[in-house]
Amino acid sequence: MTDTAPAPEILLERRGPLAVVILNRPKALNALTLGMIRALAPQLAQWERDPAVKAVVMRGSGDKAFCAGGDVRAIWEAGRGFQQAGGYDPATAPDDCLPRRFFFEEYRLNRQIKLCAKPIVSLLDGVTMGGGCGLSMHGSHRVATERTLIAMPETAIGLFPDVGGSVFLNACPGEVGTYLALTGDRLKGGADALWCKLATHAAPSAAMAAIEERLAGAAWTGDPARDRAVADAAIAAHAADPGPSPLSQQSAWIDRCFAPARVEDILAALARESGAAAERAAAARKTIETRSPTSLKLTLAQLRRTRGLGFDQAMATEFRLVQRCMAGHDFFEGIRAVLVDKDQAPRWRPDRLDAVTDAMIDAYFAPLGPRELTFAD
Ligand code: QUE
Repeated sequence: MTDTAPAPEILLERRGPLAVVILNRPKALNALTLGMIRALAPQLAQWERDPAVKAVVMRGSGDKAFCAGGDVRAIWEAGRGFQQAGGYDPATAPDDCLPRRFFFEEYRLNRQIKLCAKPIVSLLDGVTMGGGCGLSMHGSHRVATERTLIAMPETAIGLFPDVGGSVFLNACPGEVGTYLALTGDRLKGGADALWCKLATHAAPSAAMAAIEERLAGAAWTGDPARDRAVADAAIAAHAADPGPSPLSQQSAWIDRCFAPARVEDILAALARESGAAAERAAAARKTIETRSPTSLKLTLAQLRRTRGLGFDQAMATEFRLVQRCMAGHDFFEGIRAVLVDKDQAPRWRPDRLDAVTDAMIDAYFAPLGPRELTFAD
């Protein structure tokens, strides 16, 4: 007998009072597909209503990743169809097309996780990027390990740090969120993740199964506020001090250099650094210079303009931006260079910061009329 049924992309299981989400595309680093979003969103809603479910655990399958991001390759293929047919227009594209539906439903799921009254504990034991941050950062509990790699690397693929990056990057200390957004730098291990408030707890990778077991056997009360503390205690029983945060030692030059309102001025500030920080500032500058000029200016404008907005308004802003990215050039070139041809040599258009005007960036923020991200059922 051979088993011909394909493995499900997402496993939705029960373990006593615990609901368990397993992102199950290990060969694709558990990258999030529209099918996974469409399976998880209604199940999460049902678990929220079910008094027998007290908390949710999310984890990745395989030993490499929690979730590497969205299935941007599928969106790239769908979007290329539009390019060959004259271009993607967010105002007239079919409502059910992937470049619209994927982000619409992903951002709504991010909000559902944010609003969930029950603890959602994400075990970030490996690669956690882009859409994987969107699944985890808005939940109540995020556990980092020595194997955690957290990044928002979208400026490398002609996008911007979406899935609520406006919220969780703006909540990082000082200008560290701006640094992470523009460079796409990877945080390794629990100490930096905790310092950036991206993780709530740090524990050894070897303790992940024990944490899940303790959550399954915990003395849940059914009261949301008290159950947050129950989850805290279950995780804390296996937590370990990850030591001092290396990134926190870099905050002085990061705060100096990443404060300006223009990307050009950030690059100039990095070039002016001398002394102990000069080498790291030069490395950041080199990295930024490989990124999409449009993405860089868009990302800085995103972070500055969403500061102080509520969650829903920030997500609606991100949806405007991502729909304009689907209508542009750099996302398709970025995915080509990074995930398809893998030549790591994107030819951005425009290819210089000074050719990306304020008017071009302003146009990304224009409302989408009847095509806005909405949150009503
Ligand atoms: C920047 C990104 C992403 C990326 C690489 C970048 C991203 C993303 C993936 C990814 C990785 C593995 C997969 C997959 C997608 O890579 O957002 O489907 O199997 O999802 O440099 O932003």
